[in-house]
Amino acid sequence: MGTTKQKLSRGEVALGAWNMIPHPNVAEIMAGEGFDWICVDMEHTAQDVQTLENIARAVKGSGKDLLVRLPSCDDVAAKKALDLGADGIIVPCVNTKEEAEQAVAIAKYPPEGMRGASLARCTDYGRNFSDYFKAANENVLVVIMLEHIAAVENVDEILSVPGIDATFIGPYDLSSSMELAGQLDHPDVLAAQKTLLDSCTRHGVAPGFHIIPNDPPQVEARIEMGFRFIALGLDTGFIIDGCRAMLAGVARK
Ligand code: 3PY
Ligand code: MG
Repeated sequence: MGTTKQKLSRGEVALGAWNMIPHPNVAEIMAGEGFDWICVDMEHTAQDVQTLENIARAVKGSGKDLLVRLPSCDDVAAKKALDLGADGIIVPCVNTKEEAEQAVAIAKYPPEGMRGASLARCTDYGRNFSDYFKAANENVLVVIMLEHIAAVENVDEILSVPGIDATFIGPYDLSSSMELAGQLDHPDVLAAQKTLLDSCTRHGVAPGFHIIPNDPPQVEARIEMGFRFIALGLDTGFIIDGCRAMLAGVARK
């Protein structure tokens, strides 16, 4: 386990990297940089449980936290991600209090939730079952994505649910749900983000944001605004940016 949950509970910023490419080397390379957490995206990629298992070996070896964005708020997907060694889950598109309750329940063992017990990889194949089990509900990081205008309308009810460590704004889905897809700086989209941020502050839940473009000044600005659970870019975007930077260097000659 890394330090993400502790940092967030102390009011600090935790920075993450986003792994879409389904190969452990990619996550391993990013885990060697200064991120606090690496998220394997199982919502919008070809990542499957077998790539996740190998990525878990690569990331856990680095001491960083491994998070998984689930394909949906699904108990089976959460069980597999946590059993394979994820330190937490990021649940997409949580729009109601009931969905938030479900997101917490799928992350935790009874009585707080409905996670199934097993002798999976997370317990060192049973050799560490008791210690893992005792601390699991406390240690697991539960992040819900607020990325729809319906979540903006219901945010205070959503955040009244106990057990949510952080929220995470998906700017593309949020803008799309407002029929402003991709207009990330539209005043109405920014106003919706502000409503979400303010509610997180009122409820003492760490606010998060996915900063997708390579835009270091935006990172400073978002931290200044109060966002603390922040993903920086995408692995695919890092490759695009690297290619363009090299080609631009050649073009100048
Ligand atoms: C979005 O922008 O909708 C996202 O889910 C980013 O992770
Ligand atoms: Mg999204």
